[in-house]
Amino acid sequence: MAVSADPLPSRVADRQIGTSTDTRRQEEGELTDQVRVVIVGAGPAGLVLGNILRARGVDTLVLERNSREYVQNRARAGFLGVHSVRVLTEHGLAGGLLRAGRSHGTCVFRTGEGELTLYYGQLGRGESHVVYPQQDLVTDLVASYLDRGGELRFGVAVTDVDPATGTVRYRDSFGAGEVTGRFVAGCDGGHGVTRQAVPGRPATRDHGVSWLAVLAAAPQSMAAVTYALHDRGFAGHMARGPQVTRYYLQVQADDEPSAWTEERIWTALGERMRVGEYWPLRTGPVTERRIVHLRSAVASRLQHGRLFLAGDAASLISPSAAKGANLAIMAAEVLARGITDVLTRDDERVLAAYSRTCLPRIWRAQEFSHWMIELLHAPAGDDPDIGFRRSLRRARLDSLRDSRAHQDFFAENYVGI
Ligand code: RFL
Repeated sequence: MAVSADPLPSRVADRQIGTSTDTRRQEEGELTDQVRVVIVGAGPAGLVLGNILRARGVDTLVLERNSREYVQNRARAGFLGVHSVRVLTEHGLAGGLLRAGRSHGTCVFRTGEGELTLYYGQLGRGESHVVYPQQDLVTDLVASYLDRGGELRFGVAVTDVDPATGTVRYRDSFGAGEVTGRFVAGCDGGHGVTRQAVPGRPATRDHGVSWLAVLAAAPQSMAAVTYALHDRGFAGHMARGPQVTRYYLQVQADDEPSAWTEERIWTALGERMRVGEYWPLRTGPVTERRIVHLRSAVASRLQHGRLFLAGDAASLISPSAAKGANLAIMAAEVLARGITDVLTRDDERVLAAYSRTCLPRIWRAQEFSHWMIELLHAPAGDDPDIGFRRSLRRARLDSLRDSRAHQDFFAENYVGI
């Protein structure tokens, strides 16, 4: 469905001045109490949405709990699929990514029986990832959003949303305030407040697996994404930048990151990656370590009244298949189209179908991610049930090795949504 090329007239002049009694907040720059679209959260979902809407002249306000420095330095995703690259390119948001991103189309499964290398960029639809650190993408998106005249407030924590009226209540360093949007986008991540305003219990799963996510100031050790399957637990290796590499180590759920000293990290990585049989890791200072519990949660619906959920707020997904940021960008694009259609042409069809459009894709990604979790983690022990699961994992890898059809299916799901 085409969207009118005519940008909406800016509504800045029409805005009512906030009714807050706190004049200091107004002196900082008036925070108006009527906005067309209030976006909660300046992550990939909120910023892609804000950018597309601003390019179409829609009046937007992004409220972000953390500081600009914090969001621009928060290292998370790195692997963007073709769909995300297309969306970012089409909307003029891919400058940095096309300049500094690196194409990546190979992954390796390393086990006690050897390596299985999949050139997934040449399988399936022949699509590769682009590796571009999420914090660099967020930095680009903040800059372009401000260039497009978008309003963005850091250090503003939304406390609750009324989906019926579009009222968003928040707290900032001046106290409490509220703003009303014709539409409210809940882009506040997996632990935000907006999803609580949508009725219905999300479908959840605790995958029972925890990772120590490590960032090392070191070049990548291998040419490909490497998944090492080992009786002591999974270990992963993923490129991020020329001097930054992400590693994962499966750990106990109650492990403290501080208990993982640099020496312990490199020893465990070396053992699980079986470096003795291959080549040594290129070590460097560990710049970040945090525990990530592999959990999923999918909202039963993504819309309630004026509130629409996007990104991790709609669907929290484990990082096992690198899908979260990609789903966030997908949902932001659909939502931007729906909102623009309503504002420019009074056409509600895309917006009315928002949940129906996004949920099947979210579930496909969850299904693949769950498949990856089962593939990467085999529990230790002699229990017959555990032995059964280990043998299933081997059968899965055998199938991936032997069946071109299975490889094509893997490649399509790995890169696509
Ligand atoms: P974000 O990025 O969490 O941003 C949400 C923003 O909302 C703010 N916020 C609030 N603001 C105002 N008021 C409140 N009450 C607020 N509550 C929260 C937060 O401060 C934050 O700035 O969510 P978004 O935009 O939905 O984006 C989702 C992605 O960040 C996430 O899915 C990915 O990072 C997941 N992920 C990966 N995804 C990929 O597609 N490819 C990858 O390679 C990949 N690797 C990863 C990952 C996630 C990881 N972790 C840490 C979970 C690797 C890791 C280790």
